[in-house]
Amino acid sequence: MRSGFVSVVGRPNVGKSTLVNALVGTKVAITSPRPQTTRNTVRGIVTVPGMQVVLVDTPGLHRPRTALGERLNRLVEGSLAEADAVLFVLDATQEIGPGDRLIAGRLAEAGTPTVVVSNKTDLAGADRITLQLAEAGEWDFAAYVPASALLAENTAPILAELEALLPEGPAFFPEGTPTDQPEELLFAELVREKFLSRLRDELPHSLAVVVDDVEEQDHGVVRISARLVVERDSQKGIVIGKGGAVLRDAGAEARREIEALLGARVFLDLRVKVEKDWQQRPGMIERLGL
Ligand SMILES: Nc1nc2c(ncn2[C@@H]2O[C@H](COP(=O)(O)OP(=O)(O)OP(=O)(O)O)[C@@H](O)[C@H]2O)c(=O)[nH]1
Ligand SMILES: [Mg+2]
Repeated sequence: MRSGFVSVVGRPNVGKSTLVNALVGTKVAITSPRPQTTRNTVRGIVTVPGMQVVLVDTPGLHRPRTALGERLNRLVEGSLAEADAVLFVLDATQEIGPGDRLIAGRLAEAGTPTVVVSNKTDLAGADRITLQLAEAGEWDFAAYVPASALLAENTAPILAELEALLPEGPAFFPEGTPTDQPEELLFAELVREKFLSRLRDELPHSLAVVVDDVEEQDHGVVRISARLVVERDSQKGIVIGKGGAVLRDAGAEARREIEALLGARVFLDLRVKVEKDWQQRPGMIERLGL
């Protein structure tokens, strides 16, 4: 069989995580309309007859402004170093920009076989898609595929292209495993996702979520204790919301999704904590598990 690790890279917000979820067929990575949603390399595993692809979702590559930003870019570099192939995701609704060109240059330098995906085709006209593919074609990568990750449209050709590029090898994970992500991490990410869509401006970047404890209690209720970490006192109020509305609504939404995942009732215990300017503090980033 063919198998290997495939890094999914691109600028922030182009739909990398959505694409990983579409290819895996279940949600393993959170997504949001805010750039820099992904902060960890999340592995999503696709096992089909004759092939296992370990997709490594990565944070969007960008010009870093904080210690966290630098760490995210390093994560992407590390993932590329271990990759057998690369999915380079472009946003079909946007023109190819300096950020895309920078990434293309790095990938060409590395020489790892690369499939370019022009994503969000459901939002872009045919002309625009053709133009983007033609322009990207000058980079001379292995293959070019237009797709809509959101609608899971045209994902099969992406897997077919990867199959042609991956080496012969064993399966790394048992069939039916969608991710190697620890449960607590996925829960923390799901909680963060529900807050991201409710927060504006810089606050999404200032929010980290840590699950401290998962405990099965009497009557099969699973109690999950999580900390929402923000950088300033003023942000604490925003995360809680007027009369506790944001905390309550986002919390309820996360709880329902985790309950569906676990097939059990969940008690989600959320607390908000201020860690001053944690994004600028490498030690704190480490302690937050990032
Ligand atoms: N219409 C449409 N929207 C999409 C598609 N793919 C992703 N999106 C949306 O684009 C936004 C960003 O998607 P993500 O998957 O979080 O993007 P990302 O590249 O992982 O972003 P970062 O992790 O921040 O780098 C979300 O609102 C998605 O729903 C698509 O094919 N069509
Ligand atoms: Mg992402």
